[in-house]
Amino acid sequence: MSEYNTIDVAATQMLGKAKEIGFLSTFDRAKAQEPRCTFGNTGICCRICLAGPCRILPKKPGGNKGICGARDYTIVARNTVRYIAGGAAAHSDHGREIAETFLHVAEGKVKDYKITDADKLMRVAKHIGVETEGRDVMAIAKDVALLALQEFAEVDESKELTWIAKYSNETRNQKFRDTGIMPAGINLSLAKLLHQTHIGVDADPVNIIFGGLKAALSDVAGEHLATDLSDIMFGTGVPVVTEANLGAIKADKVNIALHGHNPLLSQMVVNAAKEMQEEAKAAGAKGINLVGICCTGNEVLMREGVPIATNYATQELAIMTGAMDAMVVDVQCIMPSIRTAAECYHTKIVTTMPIMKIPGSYHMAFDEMHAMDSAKEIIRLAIDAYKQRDAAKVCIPEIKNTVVAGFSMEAMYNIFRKINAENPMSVVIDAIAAGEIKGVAALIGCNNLKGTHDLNHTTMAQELAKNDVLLLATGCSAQAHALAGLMNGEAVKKYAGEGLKKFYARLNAAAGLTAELPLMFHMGSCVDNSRVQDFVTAMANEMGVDNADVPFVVSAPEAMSEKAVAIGAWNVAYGNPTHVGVIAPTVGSQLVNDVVTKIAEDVFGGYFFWEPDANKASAKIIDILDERNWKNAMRK
Ligand code: CUV
Repeated sequence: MSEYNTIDVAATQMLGKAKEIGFLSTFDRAKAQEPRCTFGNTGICCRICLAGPCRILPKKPGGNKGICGARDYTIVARNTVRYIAGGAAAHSDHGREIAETFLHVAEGKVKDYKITDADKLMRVAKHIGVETEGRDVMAIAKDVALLALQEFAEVDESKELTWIAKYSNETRNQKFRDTGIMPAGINLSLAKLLHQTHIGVDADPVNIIFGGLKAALSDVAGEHLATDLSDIMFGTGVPVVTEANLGAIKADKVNIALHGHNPLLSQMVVNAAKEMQEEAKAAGAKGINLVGICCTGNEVLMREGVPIATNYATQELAIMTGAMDAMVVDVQCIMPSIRTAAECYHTKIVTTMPIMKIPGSYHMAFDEMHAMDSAKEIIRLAIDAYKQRDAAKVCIPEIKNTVVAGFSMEAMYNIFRKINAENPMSVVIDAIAAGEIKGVAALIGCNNLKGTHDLNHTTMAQELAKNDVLLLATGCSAQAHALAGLMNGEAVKKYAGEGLKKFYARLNAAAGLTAELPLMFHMGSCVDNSRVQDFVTAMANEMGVDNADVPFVVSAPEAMSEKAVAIGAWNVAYGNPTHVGVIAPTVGSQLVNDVVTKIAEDVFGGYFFWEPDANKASAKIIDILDERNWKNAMRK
């Protein structure tokens, strides 16, 4: 283990470099925050009104409630669901931006975006009930776009979100209706939740949690339409071979990191870079080298094979290589400290969105009407920066690993269909029934330096694979596996159990790809957790059971962001056992903690469990899969 709080060898080298030059990174700042305030850490600090902050102080007369009389359970429940509101707002706003651009494509108003995957447009249109027969593609696209935008605008509470009702199976939809959490409109459920948790509104923790679940379902609707419309505009992922880790940064090229979330920007930079290689050469470089960080990195990895540089916790370290000419960011998960890191080098930080600026960095407003021009301007700034690069400061760790990624649901079905053309998902279900694999686990979510960077992600991948669990991955978790060399065929040989190896042998023989399939299927960014849920729903449908009976578990081994809380919450509502590798700030109220970790199972079949130890968490996941398989066998 490194002397720093990471398992990543390249990150360790760069943290040494940071120490040498006196740069205090997020690793230092995480240490500086210890010990944490117990009130905040357990969720019993209420900051919702200006009379606060109020803490629960059971030993003082009158101290066991907030000034307004709110009990611990009200405070904890409110705090928890406000995370969901924040996360759902972020995901959904990303989805809305994509939908708006998509509408403009359909109306012929933007020149730089187009419909790339018309087959997916047809599939989505049919699925959500848009007439396709004999109609013009652009007219269909316009109806899909308007329906997507209506998901945000709907205020009629008798309606149901299309991207929930049409993509979930009937048993789940009925569950959502019965529990009153089926959302009508995305904006409506988020505004309602903020209202519900205002001072002096809802004091009932269970009611608050149900409001939170409604917002969480709005989150997945926003994610799903973001995934669908991005695929239609930019293409649906197919298997690609690329590489990951800081060694993907090239000393002889103009390096640009694409960091953030929204493919509207990153994809356009990819397109522009293809046209501008000569300009980079004229500046003395061998060309332009793009690398990805966080989820926008996953977007361009899936569609374009752009290599991964780092994930969330190590984003500053990409700058420490001294060879990063520009870091282009849009929204979400961008540390403002990248600007401070850049001050030690020639690196230009470019913010691009009206709601995301960092003092001292360049702001180049990205405008969809002139998207290509904006992207080219950004690249020119990077080329200029390259000219100022100090070769003496360049120090790129020679570490990179082969990555096989690009597994959209469609890409996975293409492989499964080669084994069973009629029922592709039966390939997975039959392997479970035969005892070859135990089930499926999705490793998702962020980094959190409350633990060791990437330790939980990679330990769980190895433990679960050893126990014949088929793995899916998204977000920074997927990047952790890629950085560590787990996302390739070699890792299957090294870590998979005998059953999983047999399963892979069949898949590899059928797939006929040039590269062997990787130890986990990278399904994309955080919004692409919608793909993961489609996978589980397809499993349920193939098995003829409710989602809550599917041998599937989701795990966020190093969860951090509000978005991760939203994703966890809808997973619970969908019936999925949901592991979180940090202790959640629900433990300050026994009641709320019991509701989300125990009672939730009685209602939804899904529930949370907190377990910071990756080995224990893996053992628990295996138990859950065994139990679900046993119950399914008993039912027959
Ligand atoms: Ni959206 S949300 S740290 S980049 S996964 Fe990475 Fe993924 Fe969490 Fe953020």
